[in-house]
Amino acid sequence: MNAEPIDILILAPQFAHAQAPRTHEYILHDYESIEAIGAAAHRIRGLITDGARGAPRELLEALPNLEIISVCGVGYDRIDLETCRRRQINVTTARGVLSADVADMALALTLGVLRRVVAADRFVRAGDWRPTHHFPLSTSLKGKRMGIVGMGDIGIEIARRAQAFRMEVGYHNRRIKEDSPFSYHPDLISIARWSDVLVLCLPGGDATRHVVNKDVLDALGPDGFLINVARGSVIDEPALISALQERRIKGAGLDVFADEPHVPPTLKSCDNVVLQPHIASATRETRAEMAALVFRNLDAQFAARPLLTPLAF
Ligand code: 8YV
Repeated sequence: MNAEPIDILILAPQFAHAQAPRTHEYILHDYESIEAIGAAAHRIRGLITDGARGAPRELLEALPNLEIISVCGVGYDRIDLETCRRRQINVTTARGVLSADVADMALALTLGVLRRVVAADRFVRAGDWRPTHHFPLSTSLKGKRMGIVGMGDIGIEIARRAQAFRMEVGYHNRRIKEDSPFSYHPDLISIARWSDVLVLCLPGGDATRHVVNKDVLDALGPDGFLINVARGSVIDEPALISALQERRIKGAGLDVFADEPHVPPTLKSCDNVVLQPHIASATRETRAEMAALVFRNLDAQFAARPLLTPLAF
């Protein structure tokens, strides 16, 4: 253990208080408000946050000696990267360790919506299953086309799983992946038109805000399904709700929403959706690995070793 303890501010207590191994001694300050940080602000050298809370400019301005932001998640859309760049604050993410779980959730939602697993569960519980009354037929995954938007670590894991379900895979990405065996679609309209199931796993932020709009939903069409394990901000949510209500798309599986944890009542009342409370990476195993990586990055920073999963920005 290093003799000098290092002050760390925690915006994501669920990760910072996990039993993760660490080589430095840290003084962990739980975040309440910028004002409440008080005299400790000058001592804070590290920040632990997550995808939902990020690191806004006002907070970074209150921490003049911050050296590193260790994000317990892969999303960095709520981190003020401009300030980080100017002040040379390092940013690390939990890249890699959560890809399998998030991909599992994408397939769970695909099965949930196409095979109507949740609706069928409700049917049994309501006592609607009777000798003369059977649950309506659902949709097979086999032979369907899955279009993946965002072919990064998570997209690759989703593609592997889709192949195991004997689906055909295509993708849209900012750049074509030369080594990818899957068909590339240069824009969202063309991948939506091609897909039976359109899966979103692209980064959030200004550049992707509302990229899935009415035109993309209409290109997906009345037999198409939309799955979102990315960020709520990438979809024009009112346009999605209208498309679901008017059956201009067949269904949706959503782990993320525009204004979490608020989910519009109109969305909850749609019978062709499966809704999850942003839990794609929320397994005991993965959350423990994420917390461990958060501290390994802090340890590396304060031992002046190379960071494990730095964000290039
Ligand atoms: C976490 C996420 O749920 O990785 C991300 O960006 O959104 C999720 O893995 C999140 O970091 C916890 O708030």
